[in-house]
This record gives sequence, C-alpha cells and structure tokens, in this order.
Amino acid sequence: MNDAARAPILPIPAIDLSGGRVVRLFRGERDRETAYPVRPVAMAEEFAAAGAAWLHVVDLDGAFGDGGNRDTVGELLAAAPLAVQVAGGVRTVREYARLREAGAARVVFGTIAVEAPEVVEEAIRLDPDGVAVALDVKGGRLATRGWVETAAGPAWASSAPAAARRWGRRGAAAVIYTRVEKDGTLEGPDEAGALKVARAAGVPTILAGGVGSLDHLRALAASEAVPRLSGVILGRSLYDRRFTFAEALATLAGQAGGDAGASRGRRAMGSGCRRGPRGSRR
Ligand code: AMZ
Repeated sequence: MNDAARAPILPIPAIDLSGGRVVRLFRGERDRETAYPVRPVAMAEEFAAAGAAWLHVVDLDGAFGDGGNRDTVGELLAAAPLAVQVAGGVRTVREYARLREAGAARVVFGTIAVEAPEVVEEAIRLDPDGVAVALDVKGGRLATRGWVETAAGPAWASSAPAAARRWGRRGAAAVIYTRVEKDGTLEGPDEAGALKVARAAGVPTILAGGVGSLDHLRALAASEAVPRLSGVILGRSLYDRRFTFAEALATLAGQAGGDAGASRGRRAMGSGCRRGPRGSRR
C-alpha cells in the first residue's frame, strides 16, 4: 500500500455527560462512575487546542432513557470550536433534525437503529451526511438502552458485521464500533472486531473502548487497521492522563513526537477548568 492510502486514524476525544457533569463509566455500568471536575465546554476547547478535529459527546442520561443533558449538549454545539458527534438518547427523526440544526456534524443512533430501524432510514433519507450508527457489542450481541439490554432484535442485529453491512448499504455516513466489555478498562481495544465491522460496513468506521496506552495506539497505527479505521475514540485514557491528546495525535500520525510532546501536553487536562472563553487561548 502506498503512503497516500495510509491516512492516519484520527483520535477523537470523548465527553460523556451525566447530570451535566463530565464522567466516565466502567464497562458502561452506571454505578461505576468517575466524575471529573471539568467544565464540558472548557474541556472541548482544551481538546481543540491540542489538535482535535472531532469531539464525541455522549448524553448518558439520554442513553439510559431518563432525562438528558440537552442544555449542556446545546452549549457544546454552540461553543465548541470543532466538529461534534452527538450520541445518546436520539430516538426520533425530529431530535436528529434538531441536533443537526443546532450544529452537530454527526448524530449517533444506537437503540433505535435496532428497535425501529425505519427511524434511522428516514433520517438518512432526509439528511444522510449526519447519520452515524452505533454498534455496541456486549456478550456478542448488540446492546441497547444504556447497554443494559441485549434483547433479540432483527436477524441482522445478531452480529456487528451484519449490522454494519446493513447500515453501510443503507447510506449511513459512519458506524461506531464499541466493545462494551472493554470500555473504560484501559486494557486495549478490540481491533480484530473493529476490522471485521469496517470491512463489512464499507463506510468510515470508528473504534471505541479499551484504549489505555500509547502502545495500543502504536499497534493500531502499525496494523491493517490503517486505512480501514477512520477514527478511534479516547475517553478514560485521556482523563486519567495515561497520555495527552497531543501525544495520541502524534502517535497515530506515526511521529516520534508522541513522546517528545509529553510534558507540553501533560498539562492539557488539568487546565481545563481554568481556561477562559473561546478565543482566549494561550
Ligand atoms: O456507557 C454506557 N452505558 C452507554 C454509552 N456510552 N450506553 C450507551 N452509550 C452510547 C453508545 C452510543 O454512542 O455507545 O450512547 C449511544 C447510543 O445511545 P442510544 O440512546 O441511541 O441507544
């Protein structure tokens, strides 16, 4: 493969919201939450300043089906100086259109893609560029409703590659593959599973769950995941300062600067609370 074809995998920082706070869950379990004392918009600005092009925002309360973080998501869409992908609790075409009008570059459908796929198909008919489908796999099946349920859906929902193939053919702009058992564990992503999904989907595929070290990113960058995976979502690894966003970016781009940038970028998470309004960057 020539170098031009080896577009680097894009690191995508995640902001998961619960009750307006920035949190991380362990394997998606609600009672295993870590809250981080950062303001969501300041965090987004921090990631943008470190070179992020995209932000993955999850409204966890929306995903669990009780309320949501609409105001905070709205603030992020209005203020964040980067492309935002919004996930969690989007169950209607109307909500999809509302988020797109509010500035979401992509909107992610999880539960409703399994329970009522016609809703997602209608969104694709209206506005295909913004539709991403989440393929969240738990115990080998697609998980819905906050990853609590793995009820039998249609036949294609019994495997992530089959679901990926379906949504790729139906015109989704992207699919996001998360291995629930890995999420929040820092023990390494399910690269093999993601590759199967990417091959089947034939549309940009993003991997989420389990990245815990720059070595995990180096392994991805050196593997056949390039150029099949377009992005990798980073959550706990950034919040627990296993590495900085700048290091992740450099590592996936194949630059030695993954280490050299360490001390510069190390401050990134800590200064999130202190950062001023947009435009007041150092
Ligand atoms: O952590 C969880 N328990 C969780 C989570 N992160 N549950 C759902 N989600 C994410 C999915 C997807 O991006 O990965 O929420 C989105 C799906 O939401 P919904 O409401 O469409 O199923």
